[in-house]
Amino acid sequence: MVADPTPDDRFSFGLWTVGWRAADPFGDPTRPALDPVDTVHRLAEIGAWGVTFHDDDLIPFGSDDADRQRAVARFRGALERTGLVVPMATTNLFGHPVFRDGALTSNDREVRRFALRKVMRNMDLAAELGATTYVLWGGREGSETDAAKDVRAAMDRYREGIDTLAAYVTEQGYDLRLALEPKPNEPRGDILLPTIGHALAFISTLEHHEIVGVNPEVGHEQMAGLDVVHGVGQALWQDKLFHIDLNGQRGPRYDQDLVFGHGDVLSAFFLVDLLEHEGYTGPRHFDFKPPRTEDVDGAWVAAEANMRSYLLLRERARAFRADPRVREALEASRVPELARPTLADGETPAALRADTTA
Ligand code: GLT
Ligand code: MN
Ligand code: MN
Repeated sequence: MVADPTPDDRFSFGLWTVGWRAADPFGDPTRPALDPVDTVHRLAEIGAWGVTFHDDDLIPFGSDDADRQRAVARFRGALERTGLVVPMATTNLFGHPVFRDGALTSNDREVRRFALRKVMRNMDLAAELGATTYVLWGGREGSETDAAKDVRAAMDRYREGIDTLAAYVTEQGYDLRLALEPKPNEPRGDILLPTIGHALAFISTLEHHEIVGVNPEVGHEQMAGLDVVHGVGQALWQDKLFHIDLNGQRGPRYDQDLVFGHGDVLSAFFLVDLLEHEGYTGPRHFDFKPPRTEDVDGAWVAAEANMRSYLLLRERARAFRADPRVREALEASRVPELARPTLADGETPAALRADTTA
């Protein structure tokens, strides 16, 4: 039996995950809305450490100031009672019809200005609640037809938007880092910054690149047919893995947001091995959708399954690393040899060119 999850495991869930009402493009919701306060209590009971939210998950779009304050006070009370933390927050820049052509890269300048203010307002709340990561998923930053988006101008605006938000964080003295979440498609036909690699390249062009990293999601890389372990490995190598969304996906198709470990279990194993072995200390955040066929109780069983998958895989990753037969096999495959530089200390390209021993 694997141990039960505890706050030391740093497991976190978005309000929008267990709270997903299971409406899809073809059907109506199958579950009732959850009260964020009840969600916080239930998360604490099942051994989670943190809760995350979009502005609109907590404070419905268009709420007046009194309703906003009431919602925040209730949420804060639940955090205090349970000891749950808010490691990350994000913005809904995709739900309201004004965002139909994107937010930071909408062709409509008014929408871009509104979107920046919407993010900043929720950054204030994120900082107030002690979050240290602010996620930006480019939900509708993209297009269905290449004629409708000037990609070079869109990248200029994306850079301007992210740099403006990073400057805001610095100006306000917030202890927040920004994490861009790549996704190749859905809800748009094509989304800008579709993969970890695109996002890392974009970040290197930013004025405030030091406080901007990535929030990769397992299923989003797999939707593009990519190896998420390679992508996350490169993000770690560049010190840019600021956060991670764990879930499951069965290859290139719509975004399934399955329970972590479902879909490609071998990839999930090697991802856990990478995170644990490389000493990633950030949140283990589950961005999953409980199956539409489940009722509310079933949704919570699915939530627990994410943590159990992680803990089982962590146990197996540790056993894998400790097994002398594995060490022997790695040696036989010369895996450790790759850590040795190809050139000798001080060797010049010409000296390598002249050395015919290899
Ligand atoms: C949405 C998306 C997720 C993002 C969330 C953050 S919202 O559910 O599919 O992958 O992480 O905006
Ligand atoms: Mn997803
Ligand atoms: Mn996600």
